[in-house]
Amino acid sequence: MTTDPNPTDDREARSDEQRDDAAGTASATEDGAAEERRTDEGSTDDGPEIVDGRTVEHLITDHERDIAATAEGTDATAARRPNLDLPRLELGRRDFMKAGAAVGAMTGLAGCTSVLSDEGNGGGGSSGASGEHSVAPGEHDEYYGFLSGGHTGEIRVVGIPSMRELMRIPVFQAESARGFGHDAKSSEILEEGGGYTWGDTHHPRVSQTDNDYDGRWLFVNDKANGRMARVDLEYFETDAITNVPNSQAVHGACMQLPDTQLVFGVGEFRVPMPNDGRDVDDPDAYGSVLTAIDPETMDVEWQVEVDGNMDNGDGGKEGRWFFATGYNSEEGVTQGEMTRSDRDYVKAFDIPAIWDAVEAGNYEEISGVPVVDGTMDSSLNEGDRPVVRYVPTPKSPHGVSVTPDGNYAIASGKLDPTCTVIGVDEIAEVDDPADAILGQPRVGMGPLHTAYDDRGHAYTTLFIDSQVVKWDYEAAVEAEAGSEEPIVEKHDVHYNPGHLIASESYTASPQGDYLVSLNKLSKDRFLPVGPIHPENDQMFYIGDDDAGMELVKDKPSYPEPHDASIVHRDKIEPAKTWDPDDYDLDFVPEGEESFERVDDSTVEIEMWARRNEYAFPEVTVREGDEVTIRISNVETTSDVIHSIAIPEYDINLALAPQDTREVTFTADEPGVYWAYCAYFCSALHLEMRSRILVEPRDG
Ligand code: RUQ
Ligand code: CUA
Repeated sequence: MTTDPNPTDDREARSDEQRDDAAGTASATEDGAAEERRTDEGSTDDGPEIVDGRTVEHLITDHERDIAATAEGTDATAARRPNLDLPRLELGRRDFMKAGAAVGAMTGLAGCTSVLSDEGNGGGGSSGASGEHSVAPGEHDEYYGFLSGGHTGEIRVVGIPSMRELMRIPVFQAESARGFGHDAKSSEILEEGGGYTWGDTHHPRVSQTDNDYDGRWLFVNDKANGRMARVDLEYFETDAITNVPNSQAVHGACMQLPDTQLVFGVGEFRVPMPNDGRDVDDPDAYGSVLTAIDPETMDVEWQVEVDGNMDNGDGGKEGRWFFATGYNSEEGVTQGEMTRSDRDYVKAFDIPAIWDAVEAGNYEEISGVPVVDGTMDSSLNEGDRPVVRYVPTPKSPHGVSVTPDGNYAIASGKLDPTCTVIGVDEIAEVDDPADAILGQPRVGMGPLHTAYDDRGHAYTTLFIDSQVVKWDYEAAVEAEAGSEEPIVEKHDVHYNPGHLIASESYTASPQGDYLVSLNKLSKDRFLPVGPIHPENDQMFYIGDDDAGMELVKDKPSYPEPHDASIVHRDKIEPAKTWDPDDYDLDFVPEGEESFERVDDSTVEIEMWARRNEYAFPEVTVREGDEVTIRISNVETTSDVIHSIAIPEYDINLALAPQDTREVTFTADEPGVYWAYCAYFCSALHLEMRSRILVEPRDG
């Protein structure tokens, strides 16, 4: 929006007077003035064996038993582990942790024992270092954490290391505190974005320049309705939503790096393309696409159809490759069908090759978008420059992320206890994509997502083991496939972690100090609050390899964060007040308020708000009038926020200083409506009201 590197100075400079008249009664404008604004092998009943005689069905059953056992206070996990023939894991998980030092595979005993004690919320691990990771009242955090809000449709901003929630940014849903979906512009964004009332945000990624955060935008997916959104990080406000065609469940979200040349949405559910009633019960005709979006215009540039479902994704650091995990290479429609085969794929998209195909007209236009055929049998995959390379992995890899050095894409096994380390340079060289697999360490049960520090370590969530495993990815390349040697340490989390993120892990230069594990279950960890429990975001200090991972914070979390980006505060420059040059509406200064009856049924009101009044103490309109109110907050002092809430008309516009918002409604119910300010702005906040009189038409 604006390129001014330090815009707030200007805004503060515009403050020609401090409005300290908290007690001053507003001098209302006279009533008069108010007259004037997107199979191979066969199988047994339980599907193929995926580890030590155990099948997908076994794993799912184990997981469910664990959940039940946790509820009963017993440890079924320990009870079943000997069957797994994992030498280090013969002990119960907790015993394993205690025995770690003796096993000699881990160094973090101190940090691990802290989690076994009953110290609750960040209360000093045995290393005693957690005090260093708190933030005193009045002090600022070092990092911004941008967490997805899952099916709340929002983004949450937390300070790290305090884990204090600083703000929520509505993205795919109307929200009254910030007036999102209440004023004309945000309503239009929601409407043009498909008009749905909710979304399912999973993967927030902050834009980068030269593989480092530039603080400009945050992009996030809507898994539910197949959309991608952009949040402006100057104003911390959603400014665009793209309703992605030919796709349902846009899941992974990420960017072409190093410079955010494209934003990618990874399509998950396979559907007919277009999904307009054709082929409804012909699953072979369904497809799943990768969508490339221009970050400036948020227009869809192209899509690539692939075989199987996709899942998560991440961009290489060099601008050529994009990686997406996937499951359901069987292309089944039931869970049994989707888990029949014993392998799936990581798809490596060659972005320049895809652009070449688009430019050469080698695509089919579907729903107005060029769709390039990236399926296995596509002619575009026959030459020496295939558009998509299919790297075979064990069944159902879930998360994929590229290492900070850009050398490897690591896919987490989910239903397989390994992570697959794919060489990024090798992808372009090898004849058989399988030869690009450089390592496959056995990390534990249920690996989902992997984050990085700045010292060559990968951290992977183990959903079934309820642990985070720290491992050395170069050691994994050196080791035999299936080796546990690369494991440095494991640490329990409470419970069942999904994603995890480390500070600046998605850049070329992670900070290597904090890691947050986004745990799905929190049972018994907090005061009970009814049958729907909070989740638990646990923060670790990972900066001391000798001491090991140290759990320093538990933060109950409203359902449900799926991913996050942690950005150093120096890389974000939020505005303190609005700059009217940054929006399209005309600002209404004091003295320029107006009321205009345009015609028999149309009224336009331009007004302002300040402590403790609105430009008009009352406004009279007639039943059935279409009323447009444009209103500016004329305050120049940061944090003096007003709103205009219009009772029974379902409106609440939040007005930050120097902001202007507009709303149009039909005054279809005669009566008296006390418009008021919902932000407690001053001693006379309660008095900050305006009477809206809707006179009966025939009165
Ligand atoms: S996916 S943790 Cu989008 Cu793993 Cu949820
Ligand atoms: Cu303005 Cu309360």
